[in-house]
Amino acid sequence: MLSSWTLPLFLLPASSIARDVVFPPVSPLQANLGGHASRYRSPVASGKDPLAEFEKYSGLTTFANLPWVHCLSPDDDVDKYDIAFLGAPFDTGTTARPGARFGPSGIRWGSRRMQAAAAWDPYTHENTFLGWARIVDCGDAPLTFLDNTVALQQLEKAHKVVSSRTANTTEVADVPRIITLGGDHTTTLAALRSTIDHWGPVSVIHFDSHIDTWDPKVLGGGISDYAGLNHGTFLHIAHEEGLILNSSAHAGIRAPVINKSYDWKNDKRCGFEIITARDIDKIGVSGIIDKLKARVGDTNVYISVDIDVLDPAYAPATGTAEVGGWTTRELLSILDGLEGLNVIGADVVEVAPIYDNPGETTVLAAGEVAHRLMSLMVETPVKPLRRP
Ligand SMILES: *[C@@H]1O[C@H](CO)[C@@H](O)[C@H](O)[C@H]1NC(C)=O
Ligand SMILES: *[C@@H]1O[C@H](CO)[C@@H](O)[C@H](O)[C@H]1NC(C)=O
Ligand SMILES: *[C@@H]1O[C@H](CO)[C@@H](O)[C@H](O)[C@H]1NC(C)=O
Ligand SMILES: [Mn+2]
Repeated sequence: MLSSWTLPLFLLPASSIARDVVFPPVSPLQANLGGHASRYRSPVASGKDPLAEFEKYSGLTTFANLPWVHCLSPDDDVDKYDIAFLGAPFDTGTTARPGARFGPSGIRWGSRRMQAAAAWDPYTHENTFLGWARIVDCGDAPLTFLDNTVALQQLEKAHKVVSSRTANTTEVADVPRIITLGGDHTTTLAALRSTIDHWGPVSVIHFDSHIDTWDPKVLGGGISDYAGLNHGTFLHIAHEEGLILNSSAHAGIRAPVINKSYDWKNDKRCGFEIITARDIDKIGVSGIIDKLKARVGDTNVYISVDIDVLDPAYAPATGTAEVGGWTTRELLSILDGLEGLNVIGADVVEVAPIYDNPGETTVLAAGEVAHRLMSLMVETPVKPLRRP
């Protein structure tokens, strides 16, 4: 039989030409994805056949090319982990531009050049991907997009399932910690309703341009109870539910409030101290780090980063952008400066990729923020109050 290559190509249907092209064996199917270590090894460094080894950009897009684990499986028997990324595709609690339901995939996309095999930090000379912790991506929680109440219950349950599995490295930390990829800021409430189970009430370090402690009677609650739980009121509700400590702090505040006689007072009552965006001009990055550390002391800390803490020049793709914010470098330096705090949970929220630019400014920033939050967790293991 004649090989098709011996025939003039124009005599062949296009499909048979495509079929005859033999690609080299670079498919992830042939790569060794079995173990954590093999996935982390650079094909060049391992001396193995580079054509048959895992590389970034291959397979499905997980955060920083981490292994995917089906953390929400009904089975007890899933791969163990110590730190888990969990997506929260929810954006119906927003008061302006929607789109953060696509934040989790946007942030993963922004992190796709990160790879454990090549992540030695130029500032710390550490590679936190290769520390004691097994770090995985659990994918996104299944959330209905039609009912906020149900979606937040689903998210809370997902947090409880993911954080209730036995950690991999129990001699270091018993309870897995979660970094949520939001989602609008309402999703933080579901996380805090779960962290209290293992860690008790926590100090929240809240990076944001808005206070997000609005009383529902000021923001949304005048319409209905349902509308009163949104991305501007969740910290008020977290306080009312006893989930947070009065040693909490906002950082990067610059948006106006609605009721001048009530909102600031209520914010304080909810347990917050305010560091404004312009404080950085007076006290610098190190002054802000010192204030935050002094405020939370040795309590357990949840760090929530609303990407709108950055100036829209650095993060245009968000729901309620406010000019006059911090640069990406300033935020990363402040986060790194929080090393040593007992960080028991964290999130990056309000990333709405549809408003990003072709340079992907926002998702790149959000990916690096999530990486820095992960590093804080690796640097400081924390023992839970209650085990799973
Ligand atoms: C899980 O923990 C065990 C024992 O602590 C350790 O030997 C192993 O390397 C860890 N697994 C991963 C994938 O890190
Ligand atoms: C927080 O509350 C405790 C007890 O309720 C009180 O002793 C403490 O002074 C308060 N701290 C702050 C920073 O308001
Ligand atoms: C602001 O809050 C105060 C105290 O709750 C209330 O009396 C007042 O009516 C509010 N003002 C507006 C404009 O909502
Ligand atoms: Mn917010």
